[in-house]
Amino acid sequence: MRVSQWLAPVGFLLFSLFPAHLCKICEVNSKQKDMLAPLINTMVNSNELYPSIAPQILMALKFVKQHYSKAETTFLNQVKLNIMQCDGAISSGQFALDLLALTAACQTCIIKDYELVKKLEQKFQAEVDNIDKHGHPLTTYYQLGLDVLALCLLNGTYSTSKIVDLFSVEQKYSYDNQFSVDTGALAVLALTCVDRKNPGVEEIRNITEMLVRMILKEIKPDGTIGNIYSTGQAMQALFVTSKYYKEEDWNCTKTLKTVLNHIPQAFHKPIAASQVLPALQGKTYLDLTQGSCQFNPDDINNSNPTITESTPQSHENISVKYQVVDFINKHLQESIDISVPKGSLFLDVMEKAEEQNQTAFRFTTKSSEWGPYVTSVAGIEASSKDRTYWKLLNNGQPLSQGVAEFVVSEGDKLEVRLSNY
Ligand code: B12
Ligand SMILES: *[C@@H]1O[C@H](CO)[C@@H](O)[C@H](O)[C@H]1NC(C)=O
Ligand SMILES: *[C@@H]1O[C@H](CO)[C@@H](O)[C@H](O)[C@H]1NC(C)=O
Ligand SMILES: *[C@@H]1O[C@H](CO)[C@@H](O)[C@H](O)[C@H]1NC(C)=O
Ligand SMILES: *[C@@H]1O[C@H](CO)[C@@H](O)[C@H](O)[C@H]1NC(C)=O
Ligand SMILES: *[C@@H]1O[C@H](CO)[C@@H](O)[C@H](O)[C@H]1NC(C)=O
Ligand SMILES: *[C@@H]1O[C@H](CO)[C@@H](O)[C@H](O)[C@H]1NC(C)=O
Repeated sequence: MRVSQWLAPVGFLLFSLFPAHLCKICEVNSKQKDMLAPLINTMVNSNELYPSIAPQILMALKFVKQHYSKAETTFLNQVKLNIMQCDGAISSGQFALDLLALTAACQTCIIKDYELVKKLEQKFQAEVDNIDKHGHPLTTYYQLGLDVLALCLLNGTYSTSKIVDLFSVEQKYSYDNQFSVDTGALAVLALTCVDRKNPGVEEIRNITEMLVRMILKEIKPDGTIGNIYSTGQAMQALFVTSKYYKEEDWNCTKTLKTVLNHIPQAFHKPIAASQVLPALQGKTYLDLTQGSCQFNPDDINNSNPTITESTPQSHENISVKYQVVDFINKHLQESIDISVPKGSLFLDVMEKAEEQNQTAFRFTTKSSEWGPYVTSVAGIEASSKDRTYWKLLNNGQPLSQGVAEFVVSEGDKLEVRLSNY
């Protein structure tokens, strides 16, 4: 008899023990399940070596029934490498992701043997100290969310009142005055974990409630929450907090449908696929420590699926405006009209502008799991010390994609603007 047949009644029993109102979850039905294949393929075939990809893929694969042994071993080795780098330079959020991934991959012995939870506590403390001294964390509140989530799930020690202080002010969830749904959602997951382990702290619930309200406000008519890349994490947050909102406040089915319609175009990057997949299966990061570490041998899949790629080509040209703005360091505003083939990227426009005037439009990028990240324009470097970044905009609206992903259209008014975060 197969294991799953034994588990089924137990699963049913567990399910019926929890009142339905605690969780509002919608997930893909059996007909929609095939639509997830491109996401899984993208992840399993990823051969990008940026440190934050491996843990997030392992976390996502935890919720996939099939086991991709070869790929999982590769990612696990990468996570181990991340952790064993002893220069201490690894960011707290990255470290938290690595621990969550080890947990997902059932490697809890490593966590115990190397006292990794204690190391995370120290990294978290360094963030807190930096906030006390300079008013902002070493990294960002998104990473603080990851830290608290991992500390909570892995039974680390933390002070609940400190967490109330840390997560209380709305301002913290914004970059450049715009609410970051991803950051809010991570905080909700972290706070929900803390509340479940240590119930009855009213402030924790109040902050959670405030964040849920802010997330609900970001629901767009098509069901997207924030933008398409934050929607998966926002869904996770709303799954575990349904006691804070009314049935009619969120149409989960609609959100799910919209996200599915964006596969694979929007989620062709492994990192994006890994962040959206758990929610589509009705799972959240709070489930990472649940579930069995034994699996059915029938579910092992050693084959590596293949990817298909296509790039649209066109001979037609379009014209766009491109401008560089820095009102932080100096009073700089340069603009230029650029003509590029239809289907070109923001990056192509920047390169064309640079060709025409080095002084005004030269730029540098750094590669990352999300693609190239713009680090300097016109010789002006963004700096994590000053907490500045080169923000990308089109027609005055911030973009939800990087320069190598955003496809420009006729008449676009593209802009890079030095901003604070
Ligand atoms: C914090 C954050 C930022 C901070 C990073 C500050 C810092 N030094 O830590 C700031 C505010 C600078 C930022 C900028 C941008 N971001 Co941002 N960011 C995030 C966020 C909320 C968390 C990232 C994180 O800490 N991860 C955890 C750590 C452990 O991993 P990490 O690898 O060290 O993280 C690094 C990268 O994520 C990188 N990074 C952050 N954002 C982006 C965006 C792009 C395009 C690239 C290439 C790299 C990059 O900075 C992090 C620190 O070094 C994510 C949300 C998410 N779902 O991941 C969005 C997110 C990654 N950002 C996004 C976007 C769109 C941008 C911008 C393009 C926004 C804009 N209109 O200008 C710019 C980048 C512009 C440029 N110069 O190229 C999107 C990416 C979607 C996509 N398909 O590419 C996300 C998913 C948010 C969203 N839902 O829209 N971001
Ligand atoms: C954390 O503690 C709970 C309750 O004591 C226990 O059930 C769980 O296994 C622990 N988790 C980890 C990762 O140690
Ligand atoms: C929590 O919110 C309720 C209702 O908004 C308020 O009455 C209460 O004082 C808050 N509690 C704390 C501890 O902030
Ligand atoms: C939710 O959205 C779905 C899909 O768009 C729609 O068919 C359904 O009627 C909506 N439900 C409610 C209660 O509005
Ligand atoms: C293994 O994965 C590949 C690619 O996803 C798929 O085509 C194949 O059917 C899978 N094999 C089994 C036994 O499920
Ligand atoms: C588009 O621009 C390229 C180079 O800028 C030029 O060679 C080509 O003739 C243009 N195509 C059209 C259709 O105008
Ligand atoms: C390039 O831009 C700089 C700075 O705006 C300007 O002074 C210079 O005249 C421009 N050069 C050309 C060749 O247009």
